[in-house]
Amino acid sequence: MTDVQRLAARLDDAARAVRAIPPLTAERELDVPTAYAVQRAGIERRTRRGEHLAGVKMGFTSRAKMIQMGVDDVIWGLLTDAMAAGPSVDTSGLIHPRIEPEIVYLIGREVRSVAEVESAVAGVAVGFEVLDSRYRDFAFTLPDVIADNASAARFGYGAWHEPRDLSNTGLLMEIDGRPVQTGSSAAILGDPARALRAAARLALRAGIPLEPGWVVLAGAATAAIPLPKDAHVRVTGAGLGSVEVAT
Ligand code: OOG
Ligand code: MG
Repeated sequence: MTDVQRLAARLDDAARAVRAIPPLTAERELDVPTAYAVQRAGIERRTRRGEHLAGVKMGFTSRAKMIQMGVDDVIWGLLTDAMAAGPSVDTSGLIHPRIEPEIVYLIGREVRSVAEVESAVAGVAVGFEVLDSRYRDFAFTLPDVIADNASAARFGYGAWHEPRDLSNTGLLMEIDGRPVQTGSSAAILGDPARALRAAARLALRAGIPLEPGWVVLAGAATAAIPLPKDAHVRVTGAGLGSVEVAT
């Protein structure tokens, strides 16, 4: 096993055992390219178990998220079909889940250049992402969270709508009927379409172009909120309807 594979195994084992570990950087140096190699090795472990790639998630595309987590760069991660949430998410399989609102794009055809990504979008939806850092206390440096596949755990979305301008779409997240976050998609790099283009660029550069049927999560416009057990969460996007999930 290479060092990269060993680090990926440590994160994968933590997720499967539902047990937090210290950040990788607590005991060794980790640069960003190596961190992405660890992320990729973790995804390979999943695909070897029969999971299929289902899309790309962007992280830290808003100041609210950067400030919440103490990092200062945009990152990305990969989604698999096993991360797709049904109407409910079982929190007992997660270490310390958090939930955040997302803008979600549906890719309609293979994206061979950044210039064509917007015309390849087949639908847009309001969604949510359930994050679960494999690190103790959700505390990490930028390379740690990259290696941990950007804390990806579960994702879901509401009904697809015709592609449209989403540069200033109001977002509301409610837990048990109580508003817990409000924001605007404008917080996502000024326009989530920029996050979409970044996703296309990063995926192309990594040799994994966005494929038809994949989704792109643009990144949360607000900070994430702890996701309790026995909760009912609703995320609403102006003009996009709502998506609901129970725990
Ligand atoms: C990393 C994931 C960031 C987003 O939407 O910004 C992210 C984390 O906050 O643990 O998914
Ligand atoms: Mg997110």
